[in-house]
Amino acid sequence: TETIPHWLSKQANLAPDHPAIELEDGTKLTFLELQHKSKLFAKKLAAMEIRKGSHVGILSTNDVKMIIAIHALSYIGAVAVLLNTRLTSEELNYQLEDAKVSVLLTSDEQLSKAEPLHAHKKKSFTDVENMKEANVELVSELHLDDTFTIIYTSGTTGFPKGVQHTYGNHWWSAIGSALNLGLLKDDKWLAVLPMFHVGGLSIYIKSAIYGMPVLLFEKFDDEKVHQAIMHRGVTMISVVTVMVQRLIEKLGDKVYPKEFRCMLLGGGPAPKSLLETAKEKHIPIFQSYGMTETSSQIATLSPHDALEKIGSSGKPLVPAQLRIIHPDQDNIGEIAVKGPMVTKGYFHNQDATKKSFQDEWLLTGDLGYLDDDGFLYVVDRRKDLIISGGENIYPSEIESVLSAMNGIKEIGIVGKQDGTWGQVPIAFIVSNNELTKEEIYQFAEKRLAKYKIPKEVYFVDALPRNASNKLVRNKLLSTINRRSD
Ligand code: S0N
Ligand code: AMP
Ligand code: MG
Ligand code: MG
Ligand code: MG
Repeated sequence: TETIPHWLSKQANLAPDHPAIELEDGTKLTFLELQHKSKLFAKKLAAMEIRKGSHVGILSTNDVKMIIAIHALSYIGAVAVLLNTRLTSEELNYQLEDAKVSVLLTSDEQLSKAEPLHAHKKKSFTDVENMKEANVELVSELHLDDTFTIIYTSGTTGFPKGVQHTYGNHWWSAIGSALNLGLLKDDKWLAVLPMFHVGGLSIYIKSAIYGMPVLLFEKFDDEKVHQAIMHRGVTMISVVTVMVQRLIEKLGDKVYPKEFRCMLLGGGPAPKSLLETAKEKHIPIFQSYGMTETSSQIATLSPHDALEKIGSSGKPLVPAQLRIIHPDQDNIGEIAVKGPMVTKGYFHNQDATKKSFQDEWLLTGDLGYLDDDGFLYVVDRRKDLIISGGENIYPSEIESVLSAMNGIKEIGIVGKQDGTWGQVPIAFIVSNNELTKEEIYQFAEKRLAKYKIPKEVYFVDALPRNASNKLVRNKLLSTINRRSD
């Protein structure tokens, strides 16, 4: 298979003294230092029997040690399975088992959360740092076809699927993005998205590939992010819609500095009114379309084009193709994509992989159309998918968990528009006794991440079903609309 020099080693050679990571407190790590720390960490991981091809779980919020751990795994050729810290232990155990994780690494704060989790070995980043390194030879070349990361994405069946990303996927994603957004000598990317999603992760991979500094924040705090954009020489940031809303409030009547040239917006739809407000305030929003399976954005709209094409997600990046399958009379059909940044498939899940691909094309399940100039408009998301603050929720997942509760006879979950989160899940329940909402919340809390817990619960006599007895979700919503009339 094709190889390239290890991307971090490359930058450690080309730009050894250039900052790679800048922390909130101003501390900086150069590319040479980042390489050194990552290699040292790799040798310590090797002392724990982590080898080429080992699957290693990582449970951490954004932390420089998490970046080091991820680079370290690449120096061994091991696979990083990135875990969402908002999930419950039941949800995490499903992913750990499905991904065949042998060792789980956590940030120091998350180690206690790891107690009920299934893995042969569990170590905090600090535990690993305190180990003695093994004398092993590290990787100097990356094989583009090898899997580097696995990130789970929720599935229509209620079971999450592990999206595999090869080095080649990440490489081409970074290259496609740079060819589109451009790359300036003074670029500095502010990283606030969680690193366990591909939108966050891709920033650190771009950093290594481009030789570009990243300003790393542990989490999104609107005041801190606002101050950083105003005063710390930030040129780019990746955000989801709810972050834009909060940042616009912070901005008030001010404008961002000239050097701030890109607010890359992804992970879900954005209301047109928000995009218009952003435009009035001269915020350089690049609306993008992408998903875990495409290793980050695969189509992007520049602010220049946004003047005429507001609401569009732009055109596919240089190494990508996009087409609409089976368009209807309004040209709307399923969005299919192809390119070297698209996953080769779901880990250990031939079925799902087969269903999602037609020849080399990934069927996204999203609906959209291309206008006469070739600009993409996404009109509806994958079947039933609810996106709350950039986190995905499939109704079937909540339904299958909650229907196991005593007293719940039938349940239907649907997304409801929400001013803060975009959409939130709400529940319609047919119960067979005096079940209270409190009891349902308590049951749900143990099993579902907070953002998946229905924000409203309605007890009903029956759920709307079609002739073949299938739940008709969009009729659930009209039940409420009728009620509020
Ligand atoms: C928006 C975020 C930051 C909100 O979290 P915040 O404010 O930190 O909340 P907490 O303080 O942790 O908790 C407060 C209460 O809020 C609840 N809560 C938190 N998040 C959510 C949520 N999403 N939905 C509903 N409720 C939420 C907490 O439970 C807590 O509740 P209480 O008070 O009751 O205890 C945070 O949600 C966040 O970081 N979201 C972003 C997630 C993300 O990264 N999504 C993108 C995933 N997609 C991709 O990565 C592919 C696309 C992509 O690559 C991309 C995406 C974006 C930009 C660029 C790209 C790219 O192409 O590069
Ligand atoms: P995830 O894999 O978690 O990033 O989720 C990706 C999904 O988010 C896509 O399949 C779409 O349903 C949705 N999405 C991403 N970008 C957009 C966009 N520009 N407009 C509407 N929906 C989007
Ligand atoms: Mg997902
Ligand atoms: Mg908060
Ligand atoms: Mg999402």
